[in-house]
Amino acid sequence: MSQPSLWEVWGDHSTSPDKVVLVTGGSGLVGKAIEHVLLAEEGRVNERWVFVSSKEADLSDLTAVQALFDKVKPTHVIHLAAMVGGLFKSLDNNLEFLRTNIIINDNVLQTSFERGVQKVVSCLSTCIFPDETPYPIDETMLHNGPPHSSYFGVAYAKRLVDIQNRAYNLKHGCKFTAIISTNVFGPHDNFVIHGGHMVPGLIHKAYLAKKNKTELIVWGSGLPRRQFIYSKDLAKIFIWALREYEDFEPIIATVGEDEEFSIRETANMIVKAMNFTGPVRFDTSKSDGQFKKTTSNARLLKHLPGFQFTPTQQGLQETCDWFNDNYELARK
Ligand code: NAP
Ligand code: GFB
Repeated sequence: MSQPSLWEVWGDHSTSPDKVVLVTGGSGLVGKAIEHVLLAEEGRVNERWVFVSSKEADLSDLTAVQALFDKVKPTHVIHLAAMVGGLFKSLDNNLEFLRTNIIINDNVLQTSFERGVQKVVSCLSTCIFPDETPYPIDETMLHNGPPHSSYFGVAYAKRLVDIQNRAYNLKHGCKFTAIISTNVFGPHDNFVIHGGHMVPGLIHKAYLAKKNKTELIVWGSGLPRRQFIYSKDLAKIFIWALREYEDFEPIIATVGEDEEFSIRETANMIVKAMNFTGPVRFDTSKSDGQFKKTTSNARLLKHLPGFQFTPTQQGLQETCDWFNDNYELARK
């Protein structure tokens, strides 16, 4: 989707805002949801939010990161930018996921420290937790054992952010923390079929199957289980953490354990939302990946009691409607 490399929300509101928030990865699924939620807020606060894509600065290049921070002069950072992909991209590229994300994260955190940023909220993923573990998984279990082999590269790179946050806090008192998100979906996702995530990939496949009157092929057995968070819900959690969460301990952002679905159930919800009436087949020659990574949202709800998650079927309907309406422009 056509997008400037840097854009602002409320940039014209104040010449001396209380906060200048830099959002790395602003052009992605989560970044666009944060922008959407901010624009829908009632009453403007004294903040300037600056969103950037990779076209503004390649964050794997330290000099580019330093130049970006000198240009934007952020007081706060939401750090979303990463090498991102689904199971099948990860299986072939663990080395690249490991190295690229280690470099990006180190560049952003060290530059934030050097430039006196007051708070950084980074985005981690529930794939970083140990594979062999009691359930539900909570934040205290993060370093208890190896992650699933299918995404050890991104998992270890992102686990290190938690270690870095602790180290910057102990050494310099920095308020660097992280939100650990379960699988996300929503408008502006990357709907690429090969290499992307399951939900946007299946939405795109269902679109093509409907158009071409072919079967819909779901990869794997359909038995693995996942929790999903709608991107606009995750966006609200990031905005809250940026404004109000003062600790460096990470927080898991997920729906409840009772909102976990099998891939088969999720595919059925997508079929319904896309109004696809053709045959659905499971290709069991394809990998299932991790069976499940059921996480607890108890710490999140302790801070945000009563937080209302969008029901998964409703979020999927909104996402499918967005994809149908924006097919030509969507990333795919
Ligand atoms: P996305 O839609 O693929 O967006 C990725 C963003 O990162 C884009 O804005 C991209 O910029 C930027 N980016 C990538 N490489 C960069 C680089 N070298 N320099 C600067 N920017 C770069 O991904 P997303 O789903 O929003 O992911 C956001 C965060 O959530 C990531 O940290 C991801 O690991 C985490 N997360 C995602 C999921 C999920 O299911 N999607 C689940 C858990 C956690 P361009 O647009 O210019 O390419
Ligand atoms: O979203 P996904 O690729 O990643 O989902 P993870 C993989 C699961 O969906 C496997 C099944 O069980 C696949 O067999 N699946 C069915 C499909 N059809 C499809 C399809 O068309 N495309 C894809 N991709 N899968 C992610 C990590 O793991 O977890 C991310 O890859 C991120 O990096 C996220 O951390 C939280 O859910 O296995």
